Amino acid sequence: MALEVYWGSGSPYAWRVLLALEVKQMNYESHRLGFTDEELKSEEYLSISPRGKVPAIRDGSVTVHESIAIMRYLEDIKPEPVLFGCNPVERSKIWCSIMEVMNYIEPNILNYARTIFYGELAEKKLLAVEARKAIENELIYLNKSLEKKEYLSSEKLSAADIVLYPVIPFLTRAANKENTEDVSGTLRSINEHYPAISVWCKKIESIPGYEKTYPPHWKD
Ligand SMILES: N[C@@H](CCC(=O)N[C@@H](CS)C(=O)NCC(=O)O)C(=O)O
Repeated sequence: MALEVYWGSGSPYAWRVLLALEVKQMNYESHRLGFTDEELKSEEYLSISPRGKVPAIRDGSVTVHESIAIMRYLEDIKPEPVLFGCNPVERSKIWCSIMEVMNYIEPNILNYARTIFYGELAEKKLLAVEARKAIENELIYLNKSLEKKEYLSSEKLSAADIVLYPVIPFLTRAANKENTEDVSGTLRSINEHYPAISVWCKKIESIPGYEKTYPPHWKD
């Protein structure tokens, strides 16, 4: 039975899973869900993803939700190419980068991009500006780290790169949707302000199959 993948267009979390599947060259049955309660909170979908969020997967009798847990599951069922490291040192570096994205960038994404996409800027502008500044600090840190090595954790592609990558176009899209100096800041142009991140993005974008993972509604 084919692996079933539930995702939503534009979700950076779902995008991680789609990218991992391409890197590992895995076949899957795709289920694109809309961001509606009918689709995400149906009894059937909640039995796969109990919080009613994307991404989630079903592999026979196994269901997994949470993007990074799914990526780790994929590594177990299809170990090559290795994304989570081959030895304790590699693994510790990869997990450190993943945890940094989760702890220092992800909480700010909620306050930044979602405020813009959900049209809540009028009430939450201060929160969005604070989040933008915190994200910029993280991007400075990541840019410095990517000046020294090819990929986030080492000289080769790893799960850490796949965890971070979708966040960058997601933030840029949010920044360009609003596009005022105080809300968008430097997030409008990663190329201009964070050149090492920009070079690294191009490496991810050259992964065979990348185009298949690009959010379809962003192409419209
Ligand atoms: N921590 C989760 C986050 C998943 C998540 O927040 N997904 C959003 C889309 S970006 C979602 O499905 N939201 C719909 C909802 O909460 O109703 C992961 O890494 O998979």
